[in-house]
Amino acid sequence: MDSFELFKALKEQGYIKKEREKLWWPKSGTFEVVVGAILTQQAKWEKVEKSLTNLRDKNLLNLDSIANLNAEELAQLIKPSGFYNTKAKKLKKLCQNILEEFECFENFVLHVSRDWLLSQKGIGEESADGILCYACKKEVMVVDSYTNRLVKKFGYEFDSYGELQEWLVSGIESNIEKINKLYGKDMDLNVVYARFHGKIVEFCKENRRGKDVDVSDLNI
Ligand code: EA1
Repeated sequence: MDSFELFKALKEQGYIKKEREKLWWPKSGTFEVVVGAILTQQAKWEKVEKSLTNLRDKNLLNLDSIANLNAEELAQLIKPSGFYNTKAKKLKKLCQNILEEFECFENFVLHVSRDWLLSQKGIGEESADGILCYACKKEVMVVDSYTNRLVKKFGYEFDSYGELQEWLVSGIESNIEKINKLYGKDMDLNVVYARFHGKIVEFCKENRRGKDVDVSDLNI
């Protein structure tokens, strides 16, 4: 199996759901993704949504507000998604650094690099790639623990984040013509990677058996 076969099987099973937006992650291309990427570390997405709603309700879900909010107040608002004191400090510092280095979110989107993101306290590869793919719309494939669990069921094990990412990317890159055929139009690689990760997350959440994932519905 290559990753294109996995992509195709997930697509044929109806992932991702029609009601989702084009890039799958809610409010893709906006600052909200940066906040979501930090809050979703070791937290369920449903809890993250509660924290995001708290911030949105108070008109604080923007770069300047979070950079200038006091950390204790921020912590209270993001309590639902856990580790709130740590995440509040991380998030505030990240927002301050974005303003210092890029001045505004639009410049951040245009000029940020993976290395810059990785140099920020509390941003690892998964968060960095999530921000690049869904906030900055770069051609980046996100890897997470669901992805690891899923490919393991087909006998694939990788020593690092980067190796699994490379396996996912190469199967897509060498089959882009077939992907265009599946969709009946030319697809942007950003959209393909964004949706591929979304398909994996949705499938794994719906077919979870304890810590395991049931892949019997996938005809691979
Ligand atoms: N999980 C289920 C997610 C989702 N939407 N639905 C998620 N994880 C990270 N996400 C971002 C967006």
